[in-house]
Amino acid sequence: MTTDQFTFTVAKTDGTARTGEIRMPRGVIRTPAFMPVGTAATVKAMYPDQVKALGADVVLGNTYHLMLRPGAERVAKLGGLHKFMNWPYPILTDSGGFQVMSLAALRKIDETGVTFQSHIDGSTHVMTPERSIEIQGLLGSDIQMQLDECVRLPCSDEVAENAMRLSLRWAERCRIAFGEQPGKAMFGIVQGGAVERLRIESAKELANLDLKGYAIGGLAVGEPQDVMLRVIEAVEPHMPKEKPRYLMGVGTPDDIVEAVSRGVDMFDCVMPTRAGRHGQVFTRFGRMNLRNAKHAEDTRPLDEGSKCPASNGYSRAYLHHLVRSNEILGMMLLTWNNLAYYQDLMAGLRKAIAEGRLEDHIAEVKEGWAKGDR
Ligand code: PRF
Repeated sequence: MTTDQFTFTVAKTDGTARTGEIRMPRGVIRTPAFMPVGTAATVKAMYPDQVKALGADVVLGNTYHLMLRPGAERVAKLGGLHKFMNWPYPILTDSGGFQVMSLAALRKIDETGVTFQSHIDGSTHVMTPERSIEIQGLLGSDIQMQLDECVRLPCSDEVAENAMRLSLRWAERCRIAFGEQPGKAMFGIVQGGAVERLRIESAKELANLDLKGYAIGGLAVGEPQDVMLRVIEAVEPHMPKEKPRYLMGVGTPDDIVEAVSRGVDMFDCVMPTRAGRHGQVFTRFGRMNLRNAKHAEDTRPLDEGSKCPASNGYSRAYLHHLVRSNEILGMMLLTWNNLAYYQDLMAGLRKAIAEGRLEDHIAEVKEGWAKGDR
């Protein structure tokens, strides 16, 4: 059932972990949720109906890429991103700040926003908080992210603090630009590097803006996992319990499991899709690289226990051959397998939380990873 409002309900908690549903006009997102990344209006190597069939309720789109090509105004003219990419379900868009900093040539950041040159044709663009929200609106995004500044770790406290304060000021400007849109949401982004004091201040100030959801940004940017988990533990108590919490750009299956047990509801990452295009697979038995010669005559499927046709229907020997030959089908099948694994992982976590046995479930999942490639 959908609604004309954007709502989040927690159905069950298990320790700090929660399972619930985000409802909005375009559909329901079951949480904890993993959002496949559809940067350029496509989840690379996947058909939209395949993505949905795996259990993905929402995909992520990127303001930065789409504003440069094909252009936000053009997408709007063509009826919006959902229609453009034939994905009628919820879409979350990242605001562009993070992608500008990692992809654009020659970028300059000041109070106004970010000025940068396109990595595609070198043209100059200005991204302000207002323009980011305008673009996300033109795309028709259901969950829009504030423009923020994400700094790489490690960094000095001063650098982390300045980026956090700028992000807070931009959150306010984004909130005003977004206004009131009942079926849609604008999320704020907690920043503050690895400094707990800054993270907590950021979370509290954002909570005062009464946004519909909150993200934790600036993690998985070069720090070890224990630092990331310590930051999540520090900010979690200061993030409103009745709002969804989204850990941006994370991560490995292990990162996800650990963050879910610490109260995170949403994730996105290029890992399953990008790794799949490079011969890496994720299964219940951990990671393996299909390029490796040891798979050349292995007749076993990736995981005979999986429902996914890519995981149970092709030999490792064949997949090895496709990967080594750079065949398109190799990328398609490995991406399919990886996204199936990620969605199954999330479904397992949701069920375990609902049944109050998350800790035991996580222990079982980790046992499987430790078994390895048998
Ligand atoms: N901010 C935004 N998008 C992001 C991040 C961030 O800090 C990250 C960090 N892992 C990934 N994507 N806007």
